[in-house]
Amino acid sequence: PGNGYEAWLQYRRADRGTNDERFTEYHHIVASVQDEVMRSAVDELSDGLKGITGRSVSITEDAVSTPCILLGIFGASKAIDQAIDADTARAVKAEGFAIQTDSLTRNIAVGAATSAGLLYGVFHLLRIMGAGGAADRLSLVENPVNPLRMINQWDNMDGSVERGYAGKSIFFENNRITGNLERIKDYARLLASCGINAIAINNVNVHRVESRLLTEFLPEVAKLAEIFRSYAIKLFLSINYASPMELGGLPTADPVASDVREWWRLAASNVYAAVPDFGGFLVKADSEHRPGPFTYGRDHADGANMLAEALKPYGGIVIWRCFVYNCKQDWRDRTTDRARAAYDHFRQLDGSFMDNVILQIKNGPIDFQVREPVSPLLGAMPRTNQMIEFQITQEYTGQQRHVCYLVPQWKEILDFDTHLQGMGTPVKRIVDGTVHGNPYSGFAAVSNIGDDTNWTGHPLAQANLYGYGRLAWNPELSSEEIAGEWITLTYGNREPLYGIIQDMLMSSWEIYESYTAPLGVGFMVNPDHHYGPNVEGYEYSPWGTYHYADCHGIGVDRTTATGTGYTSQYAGPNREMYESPATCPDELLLFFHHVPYTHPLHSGKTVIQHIYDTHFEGAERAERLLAAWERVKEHMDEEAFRQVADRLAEQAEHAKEWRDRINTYFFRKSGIADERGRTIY
Ligand code: GCW
Repeated sequence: PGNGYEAWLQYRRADRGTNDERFTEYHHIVASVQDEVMRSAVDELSDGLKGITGRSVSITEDAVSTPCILLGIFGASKAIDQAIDADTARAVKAEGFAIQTDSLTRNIAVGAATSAGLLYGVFHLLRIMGAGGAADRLSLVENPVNPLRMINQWDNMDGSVERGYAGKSIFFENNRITGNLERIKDYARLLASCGINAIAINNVNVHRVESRLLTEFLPEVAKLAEIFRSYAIKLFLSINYASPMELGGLPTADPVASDVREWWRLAASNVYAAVPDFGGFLVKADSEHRPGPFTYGRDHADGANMLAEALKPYGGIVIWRCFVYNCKQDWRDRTTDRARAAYDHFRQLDGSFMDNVILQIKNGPIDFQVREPVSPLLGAMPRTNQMIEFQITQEYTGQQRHVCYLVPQWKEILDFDTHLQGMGTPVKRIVDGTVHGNPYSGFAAVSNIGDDTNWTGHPLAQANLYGYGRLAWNPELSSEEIAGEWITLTYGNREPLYGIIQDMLMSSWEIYESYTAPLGVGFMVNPDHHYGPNVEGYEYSPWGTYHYADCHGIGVDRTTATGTGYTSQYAGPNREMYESPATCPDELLLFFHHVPYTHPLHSGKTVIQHIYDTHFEGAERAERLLAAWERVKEHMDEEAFRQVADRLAEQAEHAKEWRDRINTYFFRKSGIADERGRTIY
């Protein structure tokens, strides 16, 4: 306890809530276990109940005493069919569940159409009980909003994790798959408990060794798949597009070459022989030096469809990433705009992808910055499956040394109205598949875990993993609600602890933005590792991530009238909103416009004064986070306290470095003094 390993699955009795004395009477589970997922559900419920009620738990196939907790599949369990009426049962979809308390017997019935649904129902019940909810008055139905709720690991087989900030890989070491399957199982539990149903276990940058996951490592891959299977999580592999050459010794990876197609058909058949319910392939092609169909003069549909055809007979899918842009741009060239790239490459291919291909699109047009507009490609291909990609790992948001609760950022993105089918076409309705009626759709996100005992390095970063899963299940949940659940399950819900931590989480993104990324400017970071301030770190680089600050002004003109034309990728009302500085929201002004430092914002401040103010305030607020945390000290475990306190101390110091570097840079460029005469160097 206190070291963070159990994360939000500690199963302690809630500090406050509506549980009455009779709460501990729930120590009897009735279930007849049919498969491994149900086995997990029963085990989890039994462990969970034991922890929460402090009593031992019995499991039987028939009800022998009341009150008990009944688990079962509709149509297969008499007890469940009696406890949950047919109308309610009909409202439960494949992965959903119903929970119903009988007011007389106080029996709690958890019913589902599948074992996966049952597992989610059990975790939901435990969440309610763990939060002190009234378990004896339940009547609810839940169905996941998004079909795919996926995690992408960026783990390499040498044990490193690309953009990982919490130690080494839990999956691989020394170019082999781990033997520590207990840890994998605990990860599967964490993921399933917040609704995740798919995982790609290796980095999208697939190097030599990882290519062989498809071949010689298949027996070990099968072992991992077995663990995830028992938590209803499908396993995917990231593949190397040039595998037919690297592994098969073919002279080409051209998607129309018949021996290449044959190679992939055989590869797919071998994978399915080892893992019958294998999810499919995740592909990064023609992106940041990775091989792809462009080499052969083919397009991305040719590339994706070749793989889709190989997977089709087994029900597998291809998840094809749209993070395709020129990473060898000349910084002198003002006509190339990286923000345009995904849309320019893919939009024209709408309708040419097979129906088991999904395009995975990063939430913004550049790259997981603190602040970006929504990618205009989302929803712009009505005849193509799409899913959104978020980044839980905090590459550009403080690398798990700074606290940055990302759920509010994701909510803003999901709620953004694309206007693609008139008003009321938000991103969340596109990615859940309802707007265009897609067979496949959903969420993917890059994980933030490693082999650190507490999984995420910064304990508060656990809230992002938890929150991602909860949001993928139901994007209508509020950021506060999700934070509240996580705090309660992790630290308890006594005051003032609960309120203090909730305030910290809820303000953390805004605080981080305020001292690192003013008005939509990104990439003012050190090259390569991306940690810490460096205003010109990427200004004269080939990566296409510039802010063009000079002595007069700053920002990128992406307008259609005078700039790169990026604004034209948005639907009418959004295009107009972004096209004019008069209507462009302040927080994105410099993403869309190049303006003088004296340009007045909607807030009434000038651009330069905004930069100074937010940086001074941001650093102060970062310091206050540490002070706030000091106030929870007496209410929590010492080790748990210290883990966060150490990181917050580093954040407070580092925020000052950000403040001074950025303020000094812009003061020297602009020559304009701070109105309030604060120290700038
Ligand atoms: O943001 C960039 C990262 C790369 C990453 C790439 C991608 C896996 O800096 O490390 O590579 O995005 O998403 O493919």
